[in-house]
Amino acid sequence: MKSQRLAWKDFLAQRQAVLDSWPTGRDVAAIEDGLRYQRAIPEDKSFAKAMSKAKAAGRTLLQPRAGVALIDDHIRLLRYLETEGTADLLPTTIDAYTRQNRYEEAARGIEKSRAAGTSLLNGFPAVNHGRDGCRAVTEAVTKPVQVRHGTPDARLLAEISLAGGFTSYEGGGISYNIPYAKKVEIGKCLRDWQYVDRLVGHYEENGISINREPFGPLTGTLVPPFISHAVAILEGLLALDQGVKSITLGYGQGGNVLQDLAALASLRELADEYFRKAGFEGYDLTLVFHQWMGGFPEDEAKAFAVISLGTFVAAAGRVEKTIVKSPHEAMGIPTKEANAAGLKATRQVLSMMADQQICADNAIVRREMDLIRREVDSVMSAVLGAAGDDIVQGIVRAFAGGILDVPFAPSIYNKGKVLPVRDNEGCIRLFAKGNLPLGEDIMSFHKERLQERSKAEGRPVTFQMVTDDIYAISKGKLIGRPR
Ligand code: 8ZB
Repeated sequence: MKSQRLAWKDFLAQRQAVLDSWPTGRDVAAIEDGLRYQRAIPEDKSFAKAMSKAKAAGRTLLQPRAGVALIDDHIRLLRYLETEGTADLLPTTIDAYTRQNRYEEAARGIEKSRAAGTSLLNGFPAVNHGRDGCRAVTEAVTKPVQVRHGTPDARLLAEISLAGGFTSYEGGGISYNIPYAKKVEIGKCLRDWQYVDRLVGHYEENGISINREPFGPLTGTLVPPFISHAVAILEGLLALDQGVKSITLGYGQGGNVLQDLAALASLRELADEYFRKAGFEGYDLTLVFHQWMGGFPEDEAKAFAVISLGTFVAAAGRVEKTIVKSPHEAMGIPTKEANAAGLKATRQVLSMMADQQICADNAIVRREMDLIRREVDSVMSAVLGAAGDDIVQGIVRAFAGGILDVPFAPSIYNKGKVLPVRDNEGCIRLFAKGNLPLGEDIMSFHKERLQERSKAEGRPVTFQMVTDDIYAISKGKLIGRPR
């Protein structure tokens, strides 16, 4: 594999068109202005620093999701989440129009929100608010703030938000495309994310460490750990190649506690191995655990239980950060009070767990770690084998051939032939592997596990079982068993 680091002249050749795509792009034309601004940000508002301090201290930080249309309301919301909610890290969740580069519609959403006196967008339209709007937000709070979104072409958003004082940027060329978009070409999206990573790499070269976080959970729907791990490692490699140093890889709670603990331990191990093998060093790798990303119970007490179990796994798995859900999850975007309530429940479990060591040595965790390793190695060697010199080409070919395949993803570039289902203990296994390059030994283990459940329930493994599993947690169970 050769480095595909974007040459600075090629970066600049793209840059004018990126900045020209909306008027607020003009305000960030002088790249030194963003560097100067970032340099003056106090250290305790650096996301990268906060993550590395959490790693050194063995602490888990908590972060909500939050974003509304108007600057002042958004500031009030973030302040509430840091004071009442005790959030360690703050988000700015971007609205759906901005995620699709539809800034005209975002502008109308801002106008209508002003007129209505309430947010009519599902997030903060950072591009429309521009550099100074972003600075107003990041200056108004005391904690590090991250951009959280779901944008396939996130180049302008990155330019504006980094110049605007955000110190972390979520997303990646696979994880913000395949689960989020239907028709965005993978190669184009990966190149656009190389631009984002190159921008972050440029800040890094100028002494400013910006944290990068690929979106780990993908579709959040029964994703087997090895699939999200392979994607996370690939996005990590792409980011490091552009000069990123502070990298946070994510994993979404699956539900079986031991499989989740194995997934977290193996993500840290495998990512480090692949990064080193590719010749990278001097990076700072941390982990984020997403509380359950699938369907939630409507009942708030039950939702708190789901949140609390997720928090237990985050603590036992010793991740540096957990992303917090709210008791309103089944209804949609939470009020600030519900958001803070999710944070408080999480804080309570985290502090009760702070001094406990859970996942020391467990035979099942070891077995699952070994399985995940073999699965990740199979997929990674096929992707890297298809890559030639260029990892982007490898990923494009892998999706085309189904070597990479994300369950339940909307993208037409994703084969969608993989069917996951829970086994009799709730571990996520494969019912159909599609074209994933997994050997007979691996598949026979999955099959055995599923036969056990099939026998216990007295029914064959079918798509009905998959559907039952998808709704199980919202209905109060982990495994979708027939009544
Ligand atoms: C992929 C992420 C989905 C999660 C939450 C959803 C869901 C989306 C906002 C938000 C607070 C927002 N989410 N947008 N939470 N404020 N503007 O992201 O509820 O949990």
